[in-house]
Amino acid sequence: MIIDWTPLADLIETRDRFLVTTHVRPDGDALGSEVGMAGLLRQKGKDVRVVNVSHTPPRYDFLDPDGSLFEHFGTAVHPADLADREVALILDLSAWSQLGDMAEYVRSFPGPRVVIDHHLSQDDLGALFIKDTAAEATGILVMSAVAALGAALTREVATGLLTAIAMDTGWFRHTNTRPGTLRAVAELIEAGADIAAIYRDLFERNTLGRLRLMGETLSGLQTDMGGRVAYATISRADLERTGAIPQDSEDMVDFTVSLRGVEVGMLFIEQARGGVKVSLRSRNGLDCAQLAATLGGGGHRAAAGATLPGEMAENVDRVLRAVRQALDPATVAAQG
Ligand SMILES: [Mn+2]
Repeated sequence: MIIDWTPLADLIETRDRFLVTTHVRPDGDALGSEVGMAGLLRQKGKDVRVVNVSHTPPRYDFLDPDGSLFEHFGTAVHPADLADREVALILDLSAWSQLGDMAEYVRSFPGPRVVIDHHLSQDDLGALFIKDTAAEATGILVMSAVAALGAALTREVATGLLTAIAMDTGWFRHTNTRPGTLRAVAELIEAGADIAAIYRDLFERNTLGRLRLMGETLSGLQTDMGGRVAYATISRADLERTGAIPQDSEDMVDFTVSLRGVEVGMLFIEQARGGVKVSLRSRNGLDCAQLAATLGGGGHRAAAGATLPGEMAENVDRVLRAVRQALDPATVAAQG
C-alpha cells in the first residue's frame, strides 16, 4: 500500500513539540517504531518526548542505551508536564483500551492526534489514521515515513525499525514475512543495524526467572479437541515462585502453537490488577482478531488477545468454549 504521508509532513511543517506514545505492555514493534519516529522527528529539528504508559521491559533496554528516550507516564511524567505538546503521535494501536492509564490524557489532548498502525481493530480515537492492516509491523510504516519525509536511516533509527519488524514477524518466521519484509531488513542492515547484535539483545539475555517461568509454563501445557488446541496458564503465584516479572511472559504463547498438530494456541496470564489476559494464536486461518473481538479484545488474524474480568479457571472455560465453537461449530452444537 502506498501511504500518503502529506498530513504528517504538514504537521511537521507547522508544529514543533511532539509527543510519541504506544500501547500498554509495549513490544518490539511498539518501542522500535517509537525509536524510528523519534529519530525522524529529531532530524526535522522537532522537540520530541516519548512517553509510555508501561515501563520499558528490560529486554528492550538496548533501544534506549542511556535511558533518556522512554519516559514513564504516571511516575516520571504527569499530564501537566506535557502541557506544551502540540501533536500526539500514537503508534501501533487503534483501541482506547490499549492506551491503559493514558487513555484519559489522550482523550483530552487538545492538539491533533495521529495514529500510525497496522491492527485490524479500530476505535474512533478522534485521530487522523495512517493505517495499513497489510503491513507486517508498524515499523514498516515508520520506515516508509522516514523515506517519504526525506529523513535518514541513522544507525539508531535502523536498529529500532529492524527490532520492530523482527518482533512482529516472529524473527521473520510468520506468514506476514514477505519478500518486501526482507528487502526492508536488508536496507536497515545497510544503514547500520547490526542484526546479530539485535538478535543477541532480544533472545540471548534471558533472566533465570524468565527461563524458570518458561519451564513451568511448558510443564503445565494442556491440550483440547484431540490436540487441535493447546493452552497454558501463568498465575501471579507462578511469577513469584519463579522470580519472573510480568513482561517475561512475552512470546511464550508461541510455544502453544509449536506443538505438532495444534491449530489454535492460547496463553492465559493472571493480571496484577485482577482479570486474565488471554493471547490467541492460530495456525489454520482461524480469525483470532474476530474471536478476540467477541471477548472484548482485538489484534490480527493470526495473533490477537483480550483482557477478561474474573478468575483464571472460569476464563479458561469461557475461552475454550469459544475456541471449540469457532473451530468446529457443528460438533459443539451437536454436543449441546
Ligand atoms: Mn505491531
